[in-house]
Amino acid sequence: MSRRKKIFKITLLGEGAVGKTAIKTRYLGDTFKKNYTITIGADFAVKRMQVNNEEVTLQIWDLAGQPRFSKVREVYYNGTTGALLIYDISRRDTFEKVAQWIGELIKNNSNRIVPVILIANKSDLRGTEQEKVTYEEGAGYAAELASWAGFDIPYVETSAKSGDNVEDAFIRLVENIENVMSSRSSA
Ligand code: G3D
Ligand code: MG
Repeated sequence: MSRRKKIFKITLLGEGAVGKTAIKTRYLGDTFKKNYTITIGADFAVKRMQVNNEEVTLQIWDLAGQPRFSKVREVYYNGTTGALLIYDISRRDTFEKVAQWIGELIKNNSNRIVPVILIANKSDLRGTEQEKVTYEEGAGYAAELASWAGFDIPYVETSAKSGDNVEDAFIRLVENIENVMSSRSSA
């Protein structure tokens, strides 16, 4: 049995307070933390997962969303295998800025598009007066991005608070990375 070891660098992208750290913390098995701490620069955590009988090691990078750290961010984009593009359904501006995050990711990866998935976080606020971006808008935007990029860009609604779909988001991203890689290598 031959087993290839793969290491994927995964970056979490999106405006401050959309829930990047909460999603990472939730995925890594800790309980949801109520305290908001500004991430200084960047850090990463490692998680192993099995995909199609292969062991994949994810290096999950948590980047600060604050503009004043933009110099730090440039360094950490480099070599990104795939990214979770995250916005907060209760803050419309975070949805409108998704394109800027894609732009930065591409710019810092030798202008190559990188597999991404679009995450609408805080889905626990759906149906409340705090909901500012609908499901249709999010899913529609992912479809637009996909036709521009030329490959599938999955759309996933998560709640780091309840844990809903958080693990699924990482699985979808890794599957998408594998698909994009195999379509590129056979092109
Ligand atoms: P960031 O790393 O993107 O900057 P954080 O964001 O993970 O620090 O989260 C920012 C705030 O959003 C925190 O609130 C956190 O509790 C909250 N949050 C994160 N994910 C969810 C979610 O899925 N649902 C809800 N309702 N809130 C979420 P506080 O109040 O601690 O500042
Ligand atoms: Mg953070």
